[in-house]
Amino acid sequence: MASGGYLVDGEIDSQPECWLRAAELAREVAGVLPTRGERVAVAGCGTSWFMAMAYATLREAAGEGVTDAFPASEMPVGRVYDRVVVISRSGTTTEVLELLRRLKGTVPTVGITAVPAAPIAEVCDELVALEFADEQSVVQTRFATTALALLRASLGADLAGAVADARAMLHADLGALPASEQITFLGKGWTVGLAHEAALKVREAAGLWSEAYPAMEYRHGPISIAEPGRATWMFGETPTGLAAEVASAGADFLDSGQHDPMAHLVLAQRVAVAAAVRRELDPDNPRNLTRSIVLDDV
Ligand code: F1P
Repeated sequence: MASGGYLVDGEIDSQPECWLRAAELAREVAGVLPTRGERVAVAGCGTSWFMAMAYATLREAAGEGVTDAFPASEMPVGRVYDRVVVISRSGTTTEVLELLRRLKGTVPTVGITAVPAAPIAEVCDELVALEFADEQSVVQTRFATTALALLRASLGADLAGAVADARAMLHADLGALPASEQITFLGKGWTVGLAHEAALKVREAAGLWSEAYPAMEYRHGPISIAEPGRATWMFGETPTGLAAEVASAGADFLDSGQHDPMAHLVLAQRVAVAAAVRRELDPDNPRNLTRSIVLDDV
């Protein structure tokens, strides 16, 4: 298990159960989530944006309709959508609330949040509450993956394999990964969002140098920083030849193998916490961060 006495450990450990609840909830809230054929935009900030990215790619690849993901601050004005989904654990993030205010009355909006009493409730049309996945930690783990689990289930995914794989990841040996000097995370399709999220996790919790790219972009420059003591970590299926090139640069390489990539993210969360502890940092109190970013100057 992840449990090392930090709040985030308990939150990481509870993900398999949260995903099962999300799969049930997906059936109950099917009426407010996007339906087949709709043009959809999904937005959020930080971790929530990366979950939006993963869902958007999955939905479009499943043939459910055009799905664009945006950071809440960058969603273009004037694009026509049938529904806008916004993800925010806190329901208080300034850019998320601003976006929803801007969209009010122009397009149906649905907010996915852990705090249904938060201000997000007043500015979106429909709310999906994941209170059971709320977190005390600043660094998001289970809310993010539970929101994605809900959205995957809404696309018809059976999460049983992901749940079993996540349970295995809670016990997997971390090896030398927490001691890495640097980690580059890669993804392809929907796992690009997971790669960004893993990189954010190790930056937030451990202050560790991390990067994230679509896997096929990696050889267009980023591979130049691969060297002994650093790691390259692929979510999903590894493109041909990539592992050998990383090995010849001297960096460690790992991929998701047969595991569900969302479950593989659980391993990255554990590496982030272990790297923080190794660096004598408190993963529950990351530097320069608060649970929610509320700006008073916009
Ligand atoms: C979004 C977010 C987090 C980040 C940090 C600040 O919050 O950017 O992803 O880790 O805690 O807030 P939210 O809108 O999902 O509450």
